[in-house]
Amino acid sequence: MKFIYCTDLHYGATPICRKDDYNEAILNKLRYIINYAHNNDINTIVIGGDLFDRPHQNYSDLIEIISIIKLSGLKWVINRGNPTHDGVVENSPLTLIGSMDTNVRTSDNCQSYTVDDVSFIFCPNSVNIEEFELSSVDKNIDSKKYILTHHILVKNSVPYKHILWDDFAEKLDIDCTVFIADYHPAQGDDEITNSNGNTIRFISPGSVCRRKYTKDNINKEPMFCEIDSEDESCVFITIPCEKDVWNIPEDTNINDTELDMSRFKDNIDDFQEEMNLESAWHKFVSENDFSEDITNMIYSYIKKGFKQ
Ligand SMILES: [Mn+2]
Repeated sequence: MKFIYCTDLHYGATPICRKDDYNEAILNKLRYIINYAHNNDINTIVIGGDLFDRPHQNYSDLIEIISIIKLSGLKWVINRGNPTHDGVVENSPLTLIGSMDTNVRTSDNCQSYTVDDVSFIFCPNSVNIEEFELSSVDKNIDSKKYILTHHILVKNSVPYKHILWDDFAEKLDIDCTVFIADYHPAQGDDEITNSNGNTIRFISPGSVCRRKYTKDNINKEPMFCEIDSEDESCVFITIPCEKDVWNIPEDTNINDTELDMSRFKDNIDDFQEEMNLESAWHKFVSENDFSEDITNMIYSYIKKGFKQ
């Protein structure tokens, strides 16, 4: 079976950093994805979560996206993202879409959804990823398994709550593919062999939307994936998008969304191994211009432990 995977459209926002019609830009991207599906004999679109940017949507915005989904003639499989964006099952636009159209299957109240030779296993934000495990039913169905996550699953550490691919792969005891969502830069397509000998593939196209004036968003080219479960191919397709859409803030400090945490860890290790007051003073002296008298006086104080 062929299908499209994309994530984090964050529709229904009014970001002040954008000077164009942000919602129309999202709908255009969605139209592009739908046209691509029609032209390539694909009838299913899978969304990793955060289709919406907030649970309370403007009525006219909501009607536009509902009609695009309804009139697409496609099957939609939609994972629920963060409660602050996609809301909760009791009351949200996603609940409305899931209840009014039989062509839409959401992750609400179900663990997985099998169609043709493919099983989509839901791991929405409401599931504690630390406790996630595949059900025996899902494991035993003879199908290709795709896990839809909406947590920060990363190859390398980042400075906020996350789980590493290596750690998540250890929770799984069958060969499967994990789709990565959430508002994070694309991480590509990679495989890990876990200690059980299973091959776990991770696919991360990054968010479709560009809602923040951050380094990775400014010139970002949004992508979706075309997946074929039969030959296990995954092709990343770039979605054409508007240029020159940013209101440049006066504060020109642009936030990084990803820091190099492994380098930071190396620095801490160096510090723990090498740093003492004497070497700190040595470093300080080498970077500043002190007289030899003062330099040596402080050395002598350090050696005495600052005792009089
Ligand atoms: Mn998200």
